[in-house]
Formats: sequence, C-alpha cells, structure tokens
Amino acid sequence: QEPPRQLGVTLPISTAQPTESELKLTEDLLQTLKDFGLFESEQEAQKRIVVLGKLNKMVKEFVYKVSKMKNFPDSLAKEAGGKIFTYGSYRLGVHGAGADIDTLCVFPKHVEREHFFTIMYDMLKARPEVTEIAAVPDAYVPVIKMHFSGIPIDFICARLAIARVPDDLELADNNILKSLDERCVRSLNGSRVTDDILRLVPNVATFRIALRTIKLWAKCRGIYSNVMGFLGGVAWAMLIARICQLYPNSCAASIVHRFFTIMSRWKWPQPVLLRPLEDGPLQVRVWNPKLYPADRSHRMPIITPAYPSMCATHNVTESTRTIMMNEFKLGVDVVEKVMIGNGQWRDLFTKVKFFQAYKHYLQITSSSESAESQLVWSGLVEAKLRQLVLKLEVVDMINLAHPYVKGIDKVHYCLTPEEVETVTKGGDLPGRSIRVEEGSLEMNHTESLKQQGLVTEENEKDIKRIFSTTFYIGFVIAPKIAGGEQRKLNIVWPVQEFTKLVKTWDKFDEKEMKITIQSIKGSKLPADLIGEEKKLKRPQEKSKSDE
Ligand code: 3AT
Ligand code: MN
Ligand code: MN
Repeated sequence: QEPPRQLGVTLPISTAQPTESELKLTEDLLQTLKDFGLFESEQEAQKRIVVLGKLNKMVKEFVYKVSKMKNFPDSLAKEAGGKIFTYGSYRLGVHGAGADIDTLCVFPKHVEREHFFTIMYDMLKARPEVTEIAAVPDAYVPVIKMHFSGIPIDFICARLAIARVPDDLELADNNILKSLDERCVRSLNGSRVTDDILRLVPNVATFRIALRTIKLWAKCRGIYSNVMGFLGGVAWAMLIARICQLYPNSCAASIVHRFFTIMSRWKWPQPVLLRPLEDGPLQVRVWNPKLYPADRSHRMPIITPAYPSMCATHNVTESTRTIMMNEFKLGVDVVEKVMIGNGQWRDLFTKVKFFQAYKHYLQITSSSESAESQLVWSGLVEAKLRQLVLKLEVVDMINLAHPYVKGIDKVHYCLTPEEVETVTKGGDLPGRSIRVEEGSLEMNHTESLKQQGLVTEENEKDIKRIFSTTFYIGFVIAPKIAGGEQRKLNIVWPVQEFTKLVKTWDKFDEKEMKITIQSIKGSKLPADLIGEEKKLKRPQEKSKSDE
C-alpha cells in the first residue's frame, strides 16, 4: 500500500481502501456507462492512433519543408523536429465515440505561425484522408478544423522559442512559455492543463470512470456548457480530480458519491484548486481574488492548475450556480440510494424537464435568410446570452433565470411575407417549419414538402427559406408578499439592453440578421418541446444481439 502522499492543497480526507460492495457498485457503474454507449469501439480507438501517427509525421515534414525554404542545410532541417500533443476529452481519456481529437502542433522558432495556416494547411488539404478542412487563423485560439479519415480534428499550433523540437519534449516547464506570442501561450494552455490534471490525480483509471459519469450526468441535467454559464469539460474534470485527491484510494463509485456530497455543501466562493497557485516567468496575471476585483466576482471559482492559472468558470452567474447546486443536491439523493443498494445508476441519468419546469419563459429568436449567416449570427447571440441572464437576475421580481443549454435550429419554408414575419418573431408554420440538427442547416426539404402536399408546383417558386435559432430562458418570479399589491413583471430594460448589445457586434447586418425576444407562458410553449420531454425514455438494457 502506498504511503499517504499529498496531492493538492490539503491532506486527503480518507485513504481507506474500497470495500467489496463499493467495488461491485463500480462494476455496475461501468456497465451502465457502456449501456449508454459512452465507449468507442476498439476499431475506432485504433483508427485514432493511426491518424495521430500520420499527423505527427506530417508535422515533421512541415517543419523540414519550412527549414529548407529558409535555406537550412539538410541535416539541420531534418533535426529541426516538430511534435504533436493532444488535449481535451481525448487526452483525458474520457471521449465518446465520434468525439474530436484536440491536437496541438509545436514547432521550432524559425517556423512561423502563419506557415501553419498556409503551408501546413495546404499539405493537409492535399491529403486524400482530409475532408471539411477550414482554417480559422483569427480565432482567440487559432485553429484548423478538419476531418482526418472521418475523425474530427481541432488542430492548433504553438511556435516555441527553441531551435529544435526533440521527440521527448515536454510542455510542463513554465519557462517554455517565455517570450512566446500570446496566441501560442493560449494554444499551449489546453495541453498543459490536461497533462497537469492527469499528473495531479492519484489514480487515473478511477478518475476517468468517475469523470465519464459526471459528464453524462451533467449533460442529462442540462448543466454542461461553458458558454451558457454552466461548466465545460475542463471544469468538470477539475472537480472530479479534486475529489480523487481527497479520497486517493477510493474506487469510482465512491468518488461519484463523494463528489455529490462534497459539491452540494461547498462554500462558494471558496475556490477549487488542484495545487497551490504559483508565480511564473510571464507578465500575465494569475488568478488572485486578493489582487483583482474581477476575480472576486467569480461565483464558483474552479482554477486551472497550469501556470498561468485561470478561472475556468468565469461565466457562472448567480442563477446558474443555484441551478447547479440544486442538481448536486438532487444527485446526493440518487447516489445515496444507489450506495445502499436501493437504486440504480441509471437513475442518475434521467433527463431534465426544462420546458415543464417554469411558469415563465423568455424566447429569444435569432434568424437570417442564409444558413452561413445564421451560423455566425446565432453563435454571437449564444455567446452573449449570459449577459441577458445577468440583466434578468438584477430585476427585483426575478429570483432565478435559467438558460437552456442549447439553441433550437429550424428552417422555415415561407410562402408569404406574413409568414416570414411570423417565423422571425419565433412562430412556426404548419408543417413547413422543420427542426434541424446542428450541422445540417443546409439540407433542402422542398421535395419532401411537395410529397406531403405542403408545397405545390405553383407556389414552390414563392418559397423563401428562413433559418432560425431559438434560445430559452426559464424564470422564477418572487412570490407575492401576503397583502402586498399586485406587481407586474417588467423586463423591458434587460431586453432592450441585450438587443442593443448584440446589434453593436461589428459583423451585425441589420438587413440580414433579425432578433426577437418575447416572454411566453410555460403553457404556451411550442408543443414539440414539451412533447419531446414527455416521451423521453431510458435506454434499453443492452441485449446480447448488440455485441
Ligand atoms: P468533446 O469530447 O470534444 O465533446 P472536450 O472537452 O474535448 O469534449 P472541446 O473539444 O470542445 O471539448 O474542447 C477541448 C478544449 O479546448 C477545452 C478547452 O480547453 C478548449 N476550448 C474549447 N472551446 C474553447 C473556447 N471557445 N475558448 C477557449 N478554449 C476552448
Ligand atoms: Mn474535444
Ligand atoms: Mn475540440
């Protein structure tokens, strides 16, 4: 048995070994995760390894090519190196089937970032395995997005301040960040954080099962989303990692149990840390609420372990924290039952019924006349939605504002200007408003509408397609005080301010992009939203024929 060693900012709470019954519960948990389809096939896993091997080889060829371009002698050009690292769910070992591989490419200082987005891009584009390639060099973290042998890849890059990149290079040393471009520091951060999390966890296999459980739970409960003010993958990973540090010998079932009991009682804004904050060689700020007022405003601080440490939960609002704390409490009840043999793990994965939970909703509909424009416009509205939540929270009568984690995409086949008006205001057309999955906005439904008699040969030419994405915020109104006067909810100001905010976007196009915000009673929500929740079923037990 290992002597108790301290991983993290305190000593462990308990170093007890798991009991027979906890081990059995961990087995059950693993089987439940498999039943929910959380693991990829052996074949897909192999394919990922092959793809990463090819990418690593291509990176070396790329560096060689640029070195030759810069008149390096052949031997030096060959030694210049180049290497890939992974981050994200694949690196953590908790990715599902079909997940992307978040991949970082590092190269020596004589190769420039621009080369990655031109020369490397062209090399990739020339490969028969590569499809759907798109470079986004101006993003906050610049990226080449592509599919390689059908596997989605987010390919980012960092130029290091060294003459050559040896094969055994590691990114852990903080000095590696010295004198780098900010974009390179940001690009290195993902890998440095995931590597640290894995290093700071006492038992990686246990951590992975527990994290897969919590990710699935958070998705089912509608609280997995960094943009909407809940937590993203890295933040959930850090919470589980902290629990693993506190119970270094526990098995996954007990980690999940402790996760809920500890998180439901956590005294925010006390931060969750995986190691003491450290200073480093850069002129950048490290999270520090004593020094920076902005950091004091973090409601649920979960701090990344790698220098320069940052708060991964900057977007959490009063409401989203309340919602998550409620979910932790609900989780405690479920897990305590499971632990005493009085419930099943799958009970943890019941889907939240958001559209039946509130009396009042706000419906935010963004729309455009083209799919491309709608993609960026709805993305902007989504990214700013949190600002609306913040403004609603300060309205006296509103106790809670709950953003739904995803937007609902539709394509409307309008035949008249009145119908265009209806759908831009968030309404639906009978049979001609079609819900679409993300990424299939472009699909044309005219033929199928004609077959159904919803469009005719005559009026086909009148069709105007409108693309819409609708977001919902449910809210709780403060109960009327006994004997108090009847008050009327007034949200004119938050709605106006939010509308102004999204319209000040530099790519906003008044003619092309529309936004309508309406309050709507729960009972008046589109029937399909509620109907969908009512027919939610739990996945069937895996049958032998699926093997
Ligand atoms: P999936 O299994 O891919 O769904 P993931 O945790 O790998 O889960 P992503 O691939 O979306 O999620 O992201 C991987 C990491 O990339 C997580 C975070 O460190 C970074 N990242 C993603 N999106 C952003 C963003 N908009 N801004 C900054 N960092 C981001
Ligand atoms: Mn990913
Ligand atoms: Mn990604």
